[in-house]
Amino acid sequence: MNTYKTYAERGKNHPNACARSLFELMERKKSNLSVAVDVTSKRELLSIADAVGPYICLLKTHIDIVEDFDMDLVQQLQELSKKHDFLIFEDRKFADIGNTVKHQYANGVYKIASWSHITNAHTVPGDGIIKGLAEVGLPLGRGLLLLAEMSSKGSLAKGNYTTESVEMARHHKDFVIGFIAQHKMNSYDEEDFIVMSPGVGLDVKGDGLGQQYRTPHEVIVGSGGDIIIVGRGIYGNPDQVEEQAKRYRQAGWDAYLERVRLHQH
Ligand code: S5P
Repeated sequence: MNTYKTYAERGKNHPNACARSLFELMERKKSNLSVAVDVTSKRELLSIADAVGPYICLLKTHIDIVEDFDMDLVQQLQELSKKHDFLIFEDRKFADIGNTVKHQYANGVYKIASWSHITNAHTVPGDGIIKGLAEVGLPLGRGLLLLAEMSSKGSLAKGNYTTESVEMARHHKDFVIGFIAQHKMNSYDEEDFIVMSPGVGLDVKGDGLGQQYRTPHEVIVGSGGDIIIVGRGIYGNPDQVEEQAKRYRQAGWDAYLERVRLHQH
């Protein structure tokens, strides 16, 4: 089984440049926290990104829910990413044939590939989706995550679907850096996929629309996830954004340190 190496060790050896810089950044900032900023105005998105910036490794966006989107928003996000040293992950969840997703990734209103370091895709169409996205993303040094499991109740991404998704990733290691999943997906020492786990909350267990929450400890120590993705737990109360970001960052990092201790040899 792949041992639980430190992020620094994994960064040193990773074949993909995007994954390498993410691991290095995580170690440098001592953060395995990604904040999911699902808000609908440019002003809110920028203000939350600026507030949580110092505590996160990755800012996750749903750019298509922003009512007053423009390219200036993207430029300001890029500036914040430099100022606070985090990467940007547009959670686009591509799900179409290779030729279509290629355009959705490069063109249209959002031009996602031009500013988002990482994006993700469902595996339901087969690996043409990875090939299409790679045509655009690889030359730009981008990384792709595959959705191997979901956090929501009744998800069909399980069993064979999950296993086959991991197989798909193995055939595209140049571009696929890991998974959105609820558990560690690696089997072998020689492969290293990053696992990012959404559905993380310290105070509530669900949201009434199918979301299910686990604690950072359950995700990182119990299930081998690498990055916790936290949305409403952090930005839910506008007066506590920074405080909650600090709290989740600490909980995520403490869990990681515990995992490293448990697996020392
Ligand atoms: O399985 C998943 C995959 C994703 S990317 N479950 C999820 O909840 N997500 C995303 O994580 C979702 O789109 C949202 O942006 C975030 C969770 O937000 P929260 O407010 O429930 O923490």
